Amino acid sequence: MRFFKAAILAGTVAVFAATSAFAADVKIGFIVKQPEEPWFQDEWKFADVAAKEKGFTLVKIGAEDGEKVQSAIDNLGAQGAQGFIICTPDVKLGPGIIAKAAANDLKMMTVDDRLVNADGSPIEDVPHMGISATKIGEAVGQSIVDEIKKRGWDMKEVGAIRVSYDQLPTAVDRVEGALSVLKANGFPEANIFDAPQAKTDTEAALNASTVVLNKNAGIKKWVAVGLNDEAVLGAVRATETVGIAPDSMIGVGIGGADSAINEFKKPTATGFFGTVIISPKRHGYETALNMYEWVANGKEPEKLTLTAGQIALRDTYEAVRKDLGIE
Ligand code: FCA
Repeated sequence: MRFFKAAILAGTVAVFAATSAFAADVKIGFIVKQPEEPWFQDEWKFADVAAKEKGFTLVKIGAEDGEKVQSAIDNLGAQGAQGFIICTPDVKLGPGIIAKAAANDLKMMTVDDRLVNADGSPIEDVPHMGISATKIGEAVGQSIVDEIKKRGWDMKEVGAIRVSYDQLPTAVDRVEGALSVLKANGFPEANIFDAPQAKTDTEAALNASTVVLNKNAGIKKWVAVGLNDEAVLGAVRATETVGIAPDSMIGVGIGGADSAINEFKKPTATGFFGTVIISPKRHGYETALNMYEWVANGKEPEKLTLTAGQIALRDTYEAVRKDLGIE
């Protein structure tokens, strides 16, 4: 009996030792399309927390174009990584990314932007965590409608800038969600103007929005929607350059990372009225943990997880961030 107990104990010790040695061998990549964007930095930050907690190595790579994505995946393969999480610069690269991952024997999951097939349909085999884009867009639209009413504006006199990036399905769902609420509340369709951005950053949105404002110089009150805070900030900066006062602009973004926070921290309110705060903790920490569980314990992640958001304004964002555990 004593012998058996000793054997069991020894076995337990051996198993523990094997697990921790294995955790140290786990290497997971986290590839993002725009490493300079605060949202992606936050995702990395929370992925790092998971790596520390579980004792695996996290390799963070910025890949702004298809070529960089390909070499990032090869690089991870050469380094002996077992899997990666990716927010790709172009969802149409989907089949190519999957082939590259397979060639390097890497498990993969996507975050934020879901890969599509050649026909534009979502690739459902690859585990994905994204935001509930339509619902979050609707929250944007509702807060704009509420504020329009509060300010007593006549919707017929208001223009809406639709900062668009229509090659990305989640971007379409977000802006269409917002605009559907505006239209349902009587916002005239003819007053909605498309501002297609070449890239999903503030500068591209500023350029696109300036064109809209110059073409419609007769409209003096504006609202703006876009796929993220950067898009809406671009529209806000554009209104400032053409001399539209901050209280004649209602821009509501999506994100809630530093781009929005820095705007809320300004001593006086700008046209950036609010944002729907989404969770970099879920998208960074949880995806990294999911990948770790897959690599280390063979537990496959859910095929599709859609996360929620919460509207925040200048005077409520701190409380909302606290609530979401992302201070
Ligand atoms: C997309 C956007 C990012 C962020 C993310 C959740 O990737 O480009 O700004 O909103 O979805």
